[in-house]
Amino acid sequence: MPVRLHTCMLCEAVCGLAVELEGTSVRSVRGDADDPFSQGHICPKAAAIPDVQGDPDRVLEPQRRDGGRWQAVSWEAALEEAGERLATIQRKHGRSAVGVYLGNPIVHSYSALLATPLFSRALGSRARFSATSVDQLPHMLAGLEMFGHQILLPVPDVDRTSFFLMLGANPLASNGSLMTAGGISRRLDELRKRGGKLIVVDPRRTETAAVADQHLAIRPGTDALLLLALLHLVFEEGRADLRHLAPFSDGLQILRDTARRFPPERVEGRTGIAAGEIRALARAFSTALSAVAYGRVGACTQEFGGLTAWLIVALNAVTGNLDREGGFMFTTPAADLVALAERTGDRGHFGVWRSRVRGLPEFGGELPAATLAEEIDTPGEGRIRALVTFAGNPVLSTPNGARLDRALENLEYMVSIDLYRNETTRHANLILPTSFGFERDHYDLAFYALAVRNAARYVKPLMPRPAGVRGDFEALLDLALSVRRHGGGRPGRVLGATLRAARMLGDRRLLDLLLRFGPHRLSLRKLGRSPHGIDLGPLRPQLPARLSTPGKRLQLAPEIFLRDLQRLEARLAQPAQEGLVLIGRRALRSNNSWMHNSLRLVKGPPGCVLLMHPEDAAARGLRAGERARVASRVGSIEAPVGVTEDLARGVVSLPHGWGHTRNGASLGIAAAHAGASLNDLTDEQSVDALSGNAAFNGVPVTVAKA
Ligand SMILES: Nc1nc2c(c(=O)[nH]1)N[C@H]1C(S)=C(S)[C@@H](COP(=O)(O)OP(=O)(O)OC[C@H]3O[C@@H](n4cnc5c(=O)[nH]c(N)nc54)[C@H](O)[C@@H]3O)O[C@H]1N2
Ligand SMILES: Nc1nc2c(c(=O)[nH]1)N[C@H]1C(S)=C(S)[C@@H](COP(=O)(O)OP(=O)(O)OC[C@H]3O[C@@H](n4cnc5c(=O)[nH]c(N)nc54)[C@H](O)[C@@H]3O)O[C@H]1N2
Ligand code: SF4
Ligand SMILES: [Mo]
Repeated sequence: MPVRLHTCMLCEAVCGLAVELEGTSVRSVRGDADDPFSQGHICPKAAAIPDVQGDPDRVLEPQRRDGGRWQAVSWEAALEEAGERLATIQRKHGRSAVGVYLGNPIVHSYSALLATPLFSRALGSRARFSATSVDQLPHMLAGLEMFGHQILLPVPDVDRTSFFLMLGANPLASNGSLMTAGGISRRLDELRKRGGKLIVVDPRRTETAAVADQHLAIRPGTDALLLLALLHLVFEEGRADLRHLAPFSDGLQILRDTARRFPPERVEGRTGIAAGEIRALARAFSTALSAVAYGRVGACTQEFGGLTAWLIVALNAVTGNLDREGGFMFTTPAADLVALAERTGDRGHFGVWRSRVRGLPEFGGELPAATLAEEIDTPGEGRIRALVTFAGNPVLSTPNGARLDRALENLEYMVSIDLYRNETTRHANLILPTSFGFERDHYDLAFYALAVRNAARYVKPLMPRPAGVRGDFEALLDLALSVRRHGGGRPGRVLGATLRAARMLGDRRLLDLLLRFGPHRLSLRKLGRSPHGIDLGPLRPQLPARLSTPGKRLQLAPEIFLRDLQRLEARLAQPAQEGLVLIGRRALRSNNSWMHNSLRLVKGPPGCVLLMHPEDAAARGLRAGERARVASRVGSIEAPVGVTEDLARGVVSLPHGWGHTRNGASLGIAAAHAGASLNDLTDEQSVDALSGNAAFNGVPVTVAKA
């Protein structure tokens, strides 16, 4: 049976796959042992790629909703209708009356990634939202302020570091994020085998914390305080040393003066980490041969996400570990979007305008997803009246999804480009279906730029796509062209010509150009000669050249963060919160909200379980397996309880992406394993006030027997 090569597009690990085919059906999916980057690593989700492709619930031709009934329509009719309706609304109420929400899988499809900037330009709406503001926005803000570029993000040099300090990440479940590293558990094993240390800071003793040298159970939302205390000690003990960064860094003295205000004794009560432990950690970090501090979803989807993201870079920098082997390093990807954006002058921006209802800042031209519902359901000039969603499920993924769910009912028109009729797209008037998985080619445009070694791999489609679907690139550009044909979108001949030229050229050719002009001068043809992928070597120091700041200076203490410290101080002055707080989690066999329709992934014990400490459970008369009612300011849900000492007292945890109970979605298997939605509890009013990012973690809740 022929074995063909592909690449997994489900998470950031970019695993090389060896796919056994029988005709056009997939017999097995294995890790490609000859992929120099992922070295055969794979997780259970890859086997579910064919489940999605062949899912009887998958949308395989455009669907039009007529009240509660769905009917297949041709692409031509669908695009004609969508273009006409969206254009009419834009002409009548302004371009920003049509909103856009871009979901996470876009970053896993170069085709989608290349189309979205063109689409956004063509539509010309300021009502743009994406999964960025429920995820990594704080890291991007730190990148913009400190390095001058919103997508210039350092990654931990996991393969060479001697000391890995990990905050709010659980790569043994997530397979790593903003750290593309296929086979992360092997890499963490190797770290320990060469005598290195792994320290995990997380309110839950996660799968990763369980294999670490030390687990520090921090109170949710207090990472910035811990980091300030670590900086305090690094300065106090005279261990600050910028090394090669010194000649081009600004703000060291300000950072020193700031950290002076946060001795460990001041933060121990609030963080739940004893001053002595903070001292030991600071010493170990600053005296290690090399060290890296790294934070992910738990560190940035919280009330002080922006500060935390800044302080992580700052700690690496002042200990001389930024841009250094074994530290926090920049990549040199074969297709370099940072360089492209640099050439077009688009390094990003922040707070240039604000949202209509709550005055939240834009970031890179997008408004926080936490403000989407109110921008739809608050009447008045500038209200969003129509919405385009692309590869997103904000009803389950954004804070107070229930409010958004209701708001979507009030739209005049909605188009969704998606594989499924799910909790969000069920509200659409039209669903435009796209290709997926092995039906398309793959080059990981986003994640090789975040990989712990420079690497590249291009794979061709393994089978034709179903007749009724289009590629992401084509679907999006065809929609943009139709809106403009009907007199909507941003006007301009040049723009029109650009769109048509891009559509004609196609995504593949554009990718090829990016590779040819990239730092390794590759091309699809060259990559075609190495179907298992190419190793482009370890990460190399590259500052100050890689910086995009004026004068190529590294900004250690940007103004916006210094100002936000007042908010942190004010919070510290208030009495600590009483009662339970809720945090999120991920599981290896689940992928955000959209893979619960694969039986192989959802069978077995239920995934959507409320984890709590035995004392917290006992105090509420709850035993393992019993159902609890969890309530927050915005709503309440029911879930079975899991009792475990892995959680700190006072903290409960629930995974997101569940709650497949809404009528009108068409997800048979997911509905039979529905669970409840964490985001029916998270609060859209609770954001990191600096960045506007959703503060999913640390939601005050009550828990009682259901
Ligand atoms: N299997 C699987 N893999 C995935 C995904 C998935 O859904 N399933 N999703 C993908 C996506 S979109 C992303 S962005 C990545 C995310 O990748 P990770 O960030 O590694 O994922 P999480 O497992 O959410 O880890 C977040 C951790 O933060 C902890 N935490 C919560 N609050 C706080 C806090 O205030 N402080 C600290 N220090 N920790 C806190 C949580 O307990 C949790 O263990 O994973 C990707 N990979
Ligand atoms: N409480 C809480 N909420 C969270 C998080 C958390 O940790 N806690 N994590 C947040 C994070 S990190 C993220 S990234 C977001 C994700 O939030 P979203 O991106 O809004 O949601 P997903 O669940 O990824 O849904 C992806 C959608 O894209 C569709 N899709 C998949 N592949 C393709 C494709 O190739 N083409 C097209 N056209 N469609 C496709 C799927 O059918 C699905 O409808 O969730 C966030 N929500
Ligand atoms: S770790 Fe991520 S990329 Fe690798 S097989 Fe699993 S889902 Fe796919
Ligand atoms: Mo994410």
